[in-house]
Amino acid sequence: MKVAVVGATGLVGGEILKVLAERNFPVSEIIPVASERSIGKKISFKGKEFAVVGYETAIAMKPNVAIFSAGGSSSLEMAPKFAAAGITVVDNSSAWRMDPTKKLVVPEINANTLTSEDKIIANPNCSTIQMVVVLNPLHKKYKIKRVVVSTYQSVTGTGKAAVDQLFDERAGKDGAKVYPHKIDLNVLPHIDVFLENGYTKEEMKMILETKKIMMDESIQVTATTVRIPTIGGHSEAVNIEFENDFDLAEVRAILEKEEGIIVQDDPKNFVYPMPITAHGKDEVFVGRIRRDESQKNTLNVWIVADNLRKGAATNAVQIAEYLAAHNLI
Ligand code: 11C
Repeated sequence: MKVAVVGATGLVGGEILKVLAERNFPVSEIIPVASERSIGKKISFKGKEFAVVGYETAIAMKPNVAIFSAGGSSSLEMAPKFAAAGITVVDNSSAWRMDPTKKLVVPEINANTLTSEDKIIANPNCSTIQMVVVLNPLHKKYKIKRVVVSTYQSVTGTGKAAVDQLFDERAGKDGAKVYPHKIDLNVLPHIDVFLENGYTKEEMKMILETKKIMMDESIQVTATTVRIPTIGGHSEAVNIEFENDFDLAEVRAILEKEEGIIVQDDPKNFVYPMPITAHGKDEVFVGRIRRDESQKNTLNVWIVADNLRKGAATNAVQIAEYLAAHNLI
């Protein structure tokens, strides 16, 4: 497969290259793509150097698949051009996610809806992906009524400049600020822009994308998304109310046998998911599994995943793997 990585010089782009190599995706040719100012820059893949090319050159090279992580406006402009040339786009931005003509895919849940007609496929928001991976098998068994989620999100979700802000502040250095406040030794109840209804766009992504991926508009979700000074991954405290009652041992067993989920739930021995241990891993980690004793049929869990991996690069590469394995590209 010829694979283009669009936005190859960014944090997620770099992770996509790593994940393609690690998972041994059948790459016959890698085409790193970026905007004008990065053309010619060298990126490495499987120990070899490749020069970054521009969009038009990449289209002319006719890759089978282009994994985009170049931001919403580049994606809105360029993804249709790739698609028109017959190249399947897997897009990490929010540009196409809620477009009713585009599929929003987490492979474990809905890759089986994909066909060769799908030329622009949307990759969901990182905080949504790790949550629905855990919600979906439980929904199938007990039917979810309502989810209340609070997030603790890594600065890597904002990008390299935010990682620099955190470490500059920690080192006492002056540097560029991407957040409106200090992030080191602080917590910001603010991710992405504030909307008319008082929620942030990140919160609305979690609400709307969950219903679309799980193909069930009846699931009620409310979210508070929060940035914290960590880099390894996003964490989420999730309260799930089901239509039907559950057995805690059965909940654990369901999650344990689910591909892509690792249960880490032995609090007496201080075993629970943390960003520092999820960092660099492709799986979603779940722990602190317990009954909400204040309300019937309700469960509390703690979910952690590396937002640059399963939250972005890994999920996108898994979509490409599904397309390749089913001869859809
Ligand atoms: C964050 N979730 O952590 C965001 C980053 O819609 O793909 C990803 C934004 C998106 O800041």
